[in-house]
Amino acid sequence: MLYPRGSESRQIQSLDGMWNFRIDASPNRNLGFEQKWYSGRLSTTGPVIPMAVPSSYNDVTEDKNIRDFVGWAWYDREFFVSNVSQNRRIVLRFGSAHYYAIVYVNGIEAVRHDGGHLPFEADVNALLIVNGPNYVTVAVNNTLSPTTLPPGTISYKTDTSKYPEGYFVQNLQMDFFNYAGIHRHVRLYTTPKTYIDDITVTTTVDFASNIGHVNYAIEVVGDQSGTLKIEVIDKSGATVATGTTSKGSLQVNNPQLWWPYTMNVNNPAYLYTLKVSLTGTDLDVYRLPIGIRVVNVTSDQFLINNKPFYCHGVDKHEDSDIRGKGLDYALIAKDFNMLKWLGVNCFRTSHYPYAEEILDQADQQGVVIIDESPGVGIRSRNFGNESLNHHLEVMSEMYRRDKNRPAVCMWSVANEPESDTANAVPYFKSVIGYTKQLDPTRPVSFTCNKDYSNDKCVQFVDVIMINRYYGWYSDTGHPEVIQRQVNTNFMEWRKIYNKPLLVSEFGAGTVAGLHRQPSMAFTEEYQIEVLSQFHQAFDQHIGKFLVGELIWNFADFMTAQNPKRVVGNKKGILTRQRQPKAAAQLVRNRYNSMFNSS
Ligand code: BDP
Repeated sequence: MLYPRGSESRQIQSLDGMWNFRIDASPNRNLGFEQKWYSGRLSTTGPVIPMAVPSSYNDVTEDKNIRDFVGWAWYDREFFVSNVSQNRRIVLRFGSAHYYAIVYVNGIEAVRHDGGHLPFEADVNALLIVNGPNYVTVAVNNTLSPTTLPPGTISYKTDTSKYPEGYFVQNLQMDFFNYAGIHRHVRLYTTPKTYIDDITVTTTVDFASNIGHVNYAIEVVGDQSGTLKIEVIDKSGATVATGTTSKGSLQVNNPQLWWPYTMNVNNPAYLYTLKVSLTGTDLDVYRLPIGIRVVNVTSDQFLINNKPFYCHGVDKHEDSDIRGKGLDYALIAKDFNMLKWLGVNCFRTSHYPYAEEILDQADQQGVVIIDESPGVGIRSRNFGNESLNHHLEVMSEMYRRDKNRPAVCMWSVANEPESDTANAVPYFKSVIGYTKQLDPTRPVSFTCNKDYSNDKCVQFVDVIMINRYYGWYSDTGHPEVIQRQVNTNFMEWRKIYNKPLLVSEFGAGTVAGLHRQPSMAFTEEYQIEVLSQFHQAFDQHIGKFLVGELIWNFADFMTAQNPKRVVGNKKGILTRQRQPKAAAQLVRNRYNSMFNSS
């Protein structure tokens, strides 16, 4: 699914802004469908409040019922389409809505989507009114079930001596707040009736002769008799390669490769433009940013353009005050500034695929991405066929969305699944095998919190990713055990597997401003001690088989209320407002000293 980009043949209209909003708080959460709230304006069937799109709805109001709501929430707004769009194909696209969404245009269902972090769209020409107002209604449901990704369960408390009628709890299998709503852009965009539907690009480099190969495949929907022109255009605007077939390989001599920004090269995150023009009865033009680079994994190295890459990075969340998981350009810009201030050259999109606008920055600024699916906290009970099929569908949607991005250098299919159970084996064999089949050009992994002795699924991955909380969830208050335990654990994994290792989580909860000498868990001093013990352990293995370290977490983030969490998870090296804790300076010094060496 191509990202909507304006061109001489394509126009984009934003439907972001203030929408009308109401939760369906009826006991079975079904009143909206029974009363067909979509068949007219939402304001005619009950009270509405203004709600920002994009945003999570949870933290925008003062109402606990909205913050903690589980069930269908309803949105609508009015819009117009200009009569010049009449002869075009008009597509309504949602960057994402969490979790299930049903979209109606002028009262008629246009599209529905299952899954909270990926885009969906529909051709809506047949539903639109050109000579007057239109309205779009969206019903969004955040209920997590054993077969959703992430999975969850609802338990009803029926003992009325203890709980009021209808009391239930949503049990999350993940450690972050289940923010809900229309999280990313809503847009209408136009294309000609015959249009470029998809472009797939992979690149290879012949280092000996210094030639880049841009392999591409283009799918056209509609009249197939048009003429294609494919151009690779460099940053100066010069065309460096051209083609005319729908599938082919273009040769770029002396290519400027896409490199992470921490490598000592001029123009590290170099992007070319692949301009595809389709001329027939009508013209369609699409410009895709591409990077020429190759990723390879050996038994002990992660190679980008044949050079060893060491990931000095962080894990992140899409999370901030007020907007929750809603897209916010100021936040994206600030996060990338802080990533660069810290010297971070890589992050994992824990624990779901992030907004395309975030990945755009990674492509443009040269930050490597480990692209993670929403498969977080999958337990044994979730390994059934329905879950598996949904997981495969999510991997294919993720691949389709992110396949052309040079920054995406590895797929992570899951975070901390119960990979030590027998039924995890066929499940992950299938999910990882399917992902590799979709994309043979990138390594595939998942993050493992099991031990070398009981895990059963690391056999399928290209890079072993392990989450380790020595000195935190075990031996709390004892950072002195960390180096020993890291070393022992690394050696045990290495005894079994000849694969590179990446520590995909380590960290310590830290309340900003809390100090103790000697240190104690939750103080700023303790976070520094834990991180630096891990760093000293890692230093003994860099250049051998250790290919990266990701700190949990870049910033504090919100979770469900829980006696282990103090208004959210506090393992950030930055606060939720992106201000540094003392450990941020330690990380900044370490990571900046690692430039060029990766
Ligand atoms: C890991 C999870 C992560 C949690 C973290 C923690 O992967 O989502 O937030 O632990 O407990 O197990 O801080």
